[in-house]
Amino acid sequence: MKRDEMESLQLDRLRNTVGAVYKHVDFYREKFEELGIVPEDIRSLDDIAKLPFTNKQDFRDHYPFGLFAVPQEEIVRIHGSSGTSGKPTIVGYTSDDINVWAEVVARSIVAAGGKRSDTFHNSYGYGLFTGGIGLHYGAEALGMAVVPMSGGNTKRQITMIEDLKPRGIGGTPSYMLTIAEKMKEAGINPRQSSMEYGIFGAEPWSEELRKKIEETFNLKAVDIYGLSEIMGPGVSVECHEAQNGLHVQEDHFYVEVINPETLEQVAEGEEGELVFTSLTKRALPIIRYRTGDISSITREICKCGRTTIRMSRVKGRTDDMMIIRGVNVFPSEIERVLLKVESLVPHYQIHLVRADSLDNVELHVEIDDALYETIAGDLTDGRVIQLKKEIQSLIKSTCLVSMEVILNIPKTIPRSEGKAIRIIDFRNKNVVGV
Ligand code: DLL
Repeated sequence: MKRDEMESLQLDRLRNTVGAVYKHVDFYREKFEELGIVPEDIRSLDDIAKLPFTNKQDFRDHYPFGLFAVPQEEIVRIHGSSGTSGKPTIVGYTSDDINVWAEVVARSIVAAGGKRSDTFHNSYGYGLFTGGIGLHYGAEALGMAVVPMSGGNTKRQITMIEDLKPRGIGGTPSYMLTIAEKMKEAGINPRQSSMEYGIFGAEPWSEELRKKIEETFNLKAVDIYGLSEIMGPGVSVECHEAQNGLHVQEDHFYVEVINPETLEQVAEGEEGELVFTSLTKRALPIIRYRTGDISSITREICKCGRTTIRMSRVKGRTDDMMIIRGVNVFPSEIERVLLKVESLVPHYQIHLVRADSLDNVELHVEIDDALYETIAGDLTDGRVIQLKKEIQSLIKSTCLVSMEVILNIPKTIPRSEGKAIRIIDFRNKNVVGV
């Protein structure tokens, strides 16, 4: 679609959405009144900047159904987001919403290289989490044969991959590493599997991890993004042709990038916090949702021919950003370093600890079986000390901070079956970054 056509469609849909929330959602009407605006003030897409933001706390304050815009009898589905503490965020869908969602996921699968005739192995968790059922409905809408595996029970997943020979797979990137490891343990070469493409997301991952997964399984890996508050998976996706930025499904979701401090929109290409407005959702229309996810956008046309805005891969969430002696670091930046180091497996965990009343960061990594055998299990071996120094200096030169690196013996870092837990805060024993 040409830009001007897309923008005129977006404006119509935005005005409808704004009218609906003003009429049906007390929370928004009160916010509009506080700001002294009425729906008729939205005359151009730029006027979106006049509208109030919505954030996670607003969902909590109106838990569970306070932000819904339709009566309960129109709701056909409830989902929730994996909260790190307390109650999950509850979201709802009408049957029209479910159809739109299936369509954006179906488009995403096609963008990833999927076809109607494929068998699709779905390792995203089924349940309140939107990943499993979201991908499922999209794959079915496309006419694929979906294998609804959900997460976990890795041995059985492998049997199904071996026997049903899917062409496509979906799951979190960290769970793919777990599947690869278990395949190798069972004497199966992941490169010989039938899978030709994978649709991975639900957590931040790096370009280096993409390469690792592509090499390990001999498939094409694309990034899919989404969040329950806005819909679920399928808000944006990479195309297999370019694998260079995620195409935002702009006819359903309006994207902005803001400076989280000033709340002003930043220039195209500049990094900031992603903000989404739903344009067609009926059960739970959302205005300017602050995602906490850090990315940037470009209007440059992609080589695949799609004309939508693309967002860069999400670097991380503002909640997961560590400020170490004044320097901002995201786990994904640490991951990029670790994946370049030989003799390490691609599993890691960051521990925030307090020693002598100072905050410290411990980076837990794990050596591979080959090195473990070479050193005969002796972690005081010179080669291990040398490896530790090498990692510490790479982290220092890349992330500009010093970290205590702790090398562990094989199979000690917990393996992911869904969203990986990258940071554990031992200072107050909270797990963050789920
Ligand atoms: O994770 C939806 C989803 C399912 C997306 C399956 C992709 C695949 P929530 O549980 O609500 O929904 O978590 C949303 O996860 O705000 C991001 O912080 C993070 N996230 C999702 N996709 C990506 C991605 C689903 N591709 C939160 N890259 C979002 C980085 C992602 N982070």
